[in-house]
Amino acid sequence: MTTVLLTGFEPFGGDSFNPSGAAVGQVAASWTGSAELVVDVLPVAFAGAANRMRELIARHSPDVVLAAGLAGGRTAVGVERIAVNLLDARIPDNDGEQPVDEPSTPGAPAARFASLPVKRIVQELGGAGIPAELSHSAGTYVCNHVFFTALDAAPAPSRSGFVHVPWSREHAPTADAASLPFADIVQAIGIVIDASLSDEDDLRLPGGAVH
Ligand code: PCA
Repeated sequence: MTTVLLTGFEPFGGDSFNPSGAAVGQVAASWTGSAELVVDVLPVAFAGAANRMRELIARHSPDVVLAAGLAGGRTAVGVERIAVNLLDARIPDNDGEQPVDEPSTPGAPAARFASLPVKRIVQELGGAGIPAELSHSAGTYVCNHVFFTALDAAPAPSRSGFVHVPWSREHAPTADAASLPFADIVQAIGIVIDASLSDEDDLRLPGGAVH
């Protein structure tokens, strides 16, 4: 049986809603795929989230790990390509911890690449009319830590990766803030899972950033 581990996050930073956590619950509620889907909402806490990710991977041995988080201000779904082995928190996490210039996993390489077909995912999201981009930085906060941890704990042949979602239109902090309808965020996560489950290779299309 193929197993997919899908995670989102609880709210943080003063927001009362995190579309990533809400969306993974919605994906689970409407899941009809043949893979077993394990869903969890992680705390926005460096230690708690990474420990939980390691526990979930150890318990379920997933074939695909997809973690999702909120990147408020982004205009598109960001398919993350690189996790860095660095914690540098601009704001305290929900437990009040604020690590500065510490490794995500001591002794591990400086960075790891997502093992999902990231370019194919961006293309499939775009084909469904959902704004999407390849992103070369997941930041240095809890999301990057969870992303790095997932790649560390579920190396190939598992496929592991991270997507950052914009604010949902229904819960954006201001009317003119960049956002996507919540339903599109839910749909996007489903598309990412389907593309990750396909055994097709990634696309060899230019997708890098000039700056
Ligand atoms: N976004 C934060 C942490 C939790 C979330 O949803 C981040 O990008 O690190």
